[in-house]
Amino acid sequence: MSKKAIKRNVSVLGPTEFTGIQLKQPAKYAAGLPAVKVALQHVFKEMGVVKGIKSLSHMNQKEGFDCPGCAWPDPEKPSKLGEYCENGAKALAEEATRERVGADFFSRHSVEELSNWSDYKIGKSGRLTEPMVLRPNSVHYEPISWKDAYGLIAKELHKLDSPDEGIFYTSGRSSNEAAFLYGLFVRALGTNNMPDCSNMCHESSGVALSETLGIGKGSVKLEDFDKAEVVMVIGQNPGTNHPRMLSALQKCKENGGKVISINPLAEAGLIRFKNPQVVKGFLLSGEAITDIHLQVKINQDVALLKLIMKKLAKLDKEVGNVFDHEFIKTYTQGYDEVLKDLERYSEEELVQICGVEERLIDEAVQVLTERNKIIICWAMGLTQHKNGVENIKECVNLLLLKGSLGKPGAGTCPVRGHSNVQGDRTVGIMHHVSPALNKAIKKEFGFNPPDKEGLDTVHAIRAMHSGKAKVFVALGGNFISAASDTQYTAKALQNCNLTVQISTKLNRSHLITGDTAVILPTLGRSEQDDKGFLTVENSMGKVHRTKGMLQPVSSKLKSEPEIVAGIANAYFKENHIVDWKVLGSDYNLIRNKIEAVLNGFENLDQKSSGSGFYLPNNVRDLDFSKLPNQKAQLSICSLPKHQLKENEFLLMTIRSHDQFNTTIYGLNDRYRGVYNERRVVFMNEIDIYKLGLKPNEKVDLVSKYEGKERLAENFLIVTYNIPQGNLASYFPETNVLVPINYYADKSNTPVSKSIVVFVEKRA
Ligand SMILES: Nc1nc2c(c(=O)[nH]1)N[C@H]1C(S)=C(S)[C@@H](COP(=O)(O)OP(=O)(O)OC[C@H]3O[C@@H](n4cnc5c(=O)[nH]c(N)nc54)[C@H](O)[C@@H]3O)O[C@H]1N2
Ligand SMILES: Nc1nc2c(c(=O)[nH]1)N[C@H]1C(S)=C(S)[C@@H](COP(=O)(O)OP(=O)(O)OC[C@H]3O[C@@H](n4cnc5c(=O)[nH]c(N)nc54)[C@H](O)[C@@H]3O)O[C@H]1N2
Ligand SMILES: [Mo]
Repeated sequence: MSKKAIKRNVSVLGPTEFTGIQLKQPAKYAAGLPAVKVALQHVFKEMGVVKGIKSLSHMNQKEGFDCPGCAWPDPEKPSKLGEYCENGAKALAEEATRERVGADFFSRHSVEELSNWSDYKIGKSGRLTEPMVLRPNSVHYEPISWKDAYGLIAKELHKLDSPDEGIFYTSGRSSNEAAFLYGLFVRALGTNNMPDCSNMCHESSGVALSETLGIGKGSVKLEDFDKAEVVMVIGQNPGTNHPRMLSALQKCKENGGKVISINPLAEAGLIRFKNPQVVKGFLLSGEAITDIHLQVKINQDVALLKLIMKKLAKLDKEVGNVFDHEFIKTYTQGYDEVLKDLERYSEEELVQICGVEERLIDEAVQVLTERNKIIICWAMGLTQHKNGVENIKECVNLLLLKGSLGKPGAGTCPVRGHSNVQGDRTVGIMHHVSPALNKAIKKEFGFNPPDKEGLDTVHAIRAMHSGKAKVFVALGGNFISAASDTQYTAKALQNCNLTVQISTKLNRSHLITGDTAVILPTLGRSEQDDKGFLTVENSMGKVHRTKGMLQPVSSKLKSEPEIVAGIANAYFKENHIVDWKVLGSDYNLIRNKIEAVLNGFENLDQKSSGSGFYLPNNVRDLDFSKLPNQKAQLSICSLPKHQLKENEFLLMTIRSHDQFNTTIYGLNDRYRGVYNERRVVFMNEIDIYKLGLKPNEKVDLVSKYEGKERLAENFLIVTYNIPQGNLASYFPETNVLVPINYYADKSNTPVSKSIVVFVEKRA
């Protein structure tokens, strides 16, 4: 038995002081010269000029490495100027920084001290360079050999009464090969406890799309944007989070398409865009991207979409061909019920609920009436609500009524977050049981994978909190800062005997730990791996290679597949039916196994070269044979109920322009005009006045659920163009307000975009 651990005096939330706000007017356009300038500043500062330019020229090129940022696909012919955006450049700069975190760093700074640093300062400390261990009786990490680290992890896993006491998290940066091996190891261990970042992200999309269309992924390809007549961008901020998508929207417009955005905020990229890769972008004032902006209230998208469909249905009755009746008859089920459901609501009530000017809704209806090639894009503004699944089903309804699936220029486009979050899922990271996958694994490897449902993120946290799970392993990510209910999640992790982080950079999850904690430093995307290339899948289901070219930051790093195999090998003591050692050192062999176990990966080695290949997608083929009655499903969705009491607000927790999830690149949110401060809350000026507050006043945000108060203290009010009754603030500072027990129906995604809060003036 290990000695009783000391109680470490760590700060879960870190400092809450202000950093010195400066406000400017929100930007009128996204990208353009300032974006190029800021991108290069970040790269040169972190990496140096020569290395910076060399690396940028390899990013997203066919023989290069995949951008470690978002999952937006690369065009067939990448630009010679470099196929990257400001935020991709920042992601690279973070990974390739010159700063290092090794043994001497940890001997100088205890975890107690580090936990009082801001996430920004923690992240800027640099890249992890060697395996480290935090022993139960210590507040300092100390070096440990790879062998001893693997041994320690194996020993703790062997101590568990059941494999279900282990939790194996994945963040979406891992390659297909690493994720496949990890999933295989966890199943060989005997559990499906594989929560992953999609549980907090696009899980609602996965559930909704699987139930309605038979595949949990989108159906469009990049070239569909060239052909689309309408692109709807709902609950997504591409200017910041998927900047390269703006080029696709621009192309759509050049070909005569219309863009409709639905968002409580008029985000910069959606308004105007200056393409930094097209010379005229430098010269002109940028191109207007959005034709119609519908400023919906938070979480009232269902009301708005119902209203749009109701108006379309009325016109369809009058003129007959607004909906695609041939398509509806051939491919869908539930038409009559959906039309009947629309009759239950009056137009007046829906206008009032969604809060959008009816004149603009009518403009959108007219655009949709006349056009049939429609793409709907969405992200966290739809998924992270109690009714996240139904939000997306309502989008699917609209596409089905218009026959906008399975043809060029039309379809579903859930815009993914992490650069390989979709691939990780495809190759087996999931807490659900897939009988087909289990059968294939049994056939190929000769062991029986568990057939008991595992725990997703929320339920894994609850299991650790109650002591039912005792070892936590993370393949990437920053669990403490990404998950909801920060204080609760901290207790959950601190309850564990062991927490293990396979990471590139220092983050708060290395500081809020179990009794023993291990850091296993790994190679980043951009770094050379002498074992060859790896593969990833982009947001549109295309699999391709990625190969780093930079000198690794330390000779002690190992690749993710090697680390996973190292742990597995130590656990199974070299006499397992799977030869982990060989698998971990031969990526071709892993790919052979992926081919053998999963559909659509035949000849993965060859096919992944060049621009890669698309995985099978039944929606593209209009094949709904796996769904009830072999039809795509139209769904009845209800309006979400928010009975806000006086002075209660709905808060959405969003990303600033200077962060990648929990990694804080800088303190500016340039497009929204906020500089050098993250502790802000965006508020409508009438609300500010009504509460008797003033712009720039200091407030606390408080959520009260089931009698429990949660406090996020010290925020500055920023007057902003946001609907009354709605607030916006940044994550992860506000995650502390999201109650652990409040998550989306069916997908269990925390309600990070509709938290009921009070704004309280600070004494
Ligand atoms: N630079 C950068 N790129 C990223 C990331 C990053 O942090 N930084 N994160 C990556 C990841 S993992 C993800 S998942 C994606 C996230 O990409 P996004 O989903 O674009 O990210 P959020 O900042 O959460 O923005 C949500 C948007 O939805 C709007 N919104 C909020 N609530 C509602 C609502 O109820 N209805 C509607 N219609 N809109 C609403 C907000 O105003 C905001 O514009 O980006 C990926 N790319
Ligand atoms: N309130 C609120 N909470 C949210 C959200 C929100 O909108 N609001 N968004 C949610 C969403 S969409 C997501 S996806 C999650 C994100 O949750 P996570 O994926 O867990 O968080 P990240 O911040 O992306 O993880 C960053 C860390 O990953 C590690 N890392 C980076 N690259 C690599 C790599 O190549 N390999 C390995 N092994 N490690 C690497 C680094 O150590 C870095 O510190 O957060 C969720 N949480
Ligand atoms: Mo995400």
